[in-house]
Amino acid sequence: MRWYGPNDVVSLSDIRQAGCTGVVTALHHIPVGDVWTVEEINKRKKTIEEAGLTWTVIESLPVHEDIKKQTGEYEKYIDQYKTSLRNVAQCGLKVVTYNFMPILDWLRTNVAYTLPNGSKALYFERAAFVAFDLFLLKRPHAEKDYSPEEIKKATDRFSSMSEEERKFLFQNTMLGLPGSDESFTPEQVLTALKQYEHIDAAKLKQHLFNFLQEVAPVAEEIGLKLAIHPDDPPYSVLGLPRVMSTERDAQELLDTVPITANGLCFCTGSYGARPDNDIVAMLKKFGERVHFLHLRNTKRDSEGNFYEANHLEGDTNMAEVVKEVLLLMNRTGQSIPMRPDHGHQMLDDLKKKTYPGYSAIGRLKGLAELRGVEQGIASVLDFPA
Ligand code: DNO
Repeated sequence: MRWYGPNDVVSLSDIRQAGCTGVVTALHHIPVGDVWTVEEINKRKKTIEEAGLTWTVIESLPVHEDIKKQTGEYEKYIDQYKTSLRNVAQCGLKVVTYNFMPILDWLRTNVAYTLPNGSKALYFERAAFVAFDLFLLKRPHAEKDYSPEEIKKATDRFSSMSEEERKFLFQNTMLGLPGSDESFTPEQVLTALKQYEHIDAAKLKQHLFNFLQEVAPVAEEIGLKLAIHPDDPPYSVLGLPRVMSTERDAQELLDTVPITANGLCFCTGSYGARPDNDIVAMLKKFGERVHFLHLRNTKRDSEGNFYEANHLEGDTNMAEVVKEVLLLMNRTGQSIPMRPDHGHQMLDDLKKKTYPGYSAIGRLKGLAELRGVEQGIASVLDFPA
């Protein structure tokens, strides 16, 4: 499971009781771009190991915005990234997750969408998002990015909202980065968006490849694996370019820097929010370069809305995914670290304040279901579980 560090209300002991053998985490207190020192990494590692767990996967070692834009001190930040990688390897860690989404990480319009059984899920509602962009954030020229029908739907949706609902939409969409309690302000977002005005997807992709051409050989040399997390949601938002959303994007990234260290964090939930991504086929194709797995499920509709479904429900056939992973690991003899991604807020957790998607009980349920499927399929295939 993911652990957000000492401030997480879900403790290492909770995670161990859920049946996990390790955690994935990051040094969230270190500002983006600064070097992760051996001392800080080892300090966190010791805390985790004293709780009877292991730490081999970092999620995330964030990439500084200057690197994504290739502006300012980007060369210095690439050097610092390499130093962090060397330090991480020296401490015995194996996989480094990162993403290349400009400004924002994942984005939802409602982080407490009530399901029929009373538990809560993360939800992306297209009309509400367009309404946020046009009427709350008031991004200059935003209307150019939407069709007249979409604008009409968003206008109707916005007029039907109470003040309270508008405030809730605003807060949910402006949530800060994972592991942070702070939200972005509209001014911060608008200023940051302005800096991407002249960066289209082709340019951003080039910046990503330049970054990888620098850091992936270092990772390869020191025995680390890099795992890029896909865009979430997997398409352009707020006029920003997104470059890791489709099967083609993944293929191009792997082909451009064709070394093992350059690989994927295969998030079935993020890729799965697009109907044109065939999750099982992608896993078959990219399997050997998948260094980390996020297993979760989404349920889409024709409007472009999606909510996070139970791990074994939704649009992705999770049993097929798990089977493919087992066949892959059996073929390569390598075990791929996996975590259940997100979970519903349910039972006692409904009374607690937790990071959206990261309450304990819903993730425990997801993990238990995934492990059950894994053991069942492994036993049918006659594989060691
Ligand atoms: C969301 C997560 C992402 C992920 C980063 C990786 O729940 O999957 O925030 O950690 O994108 O860099």
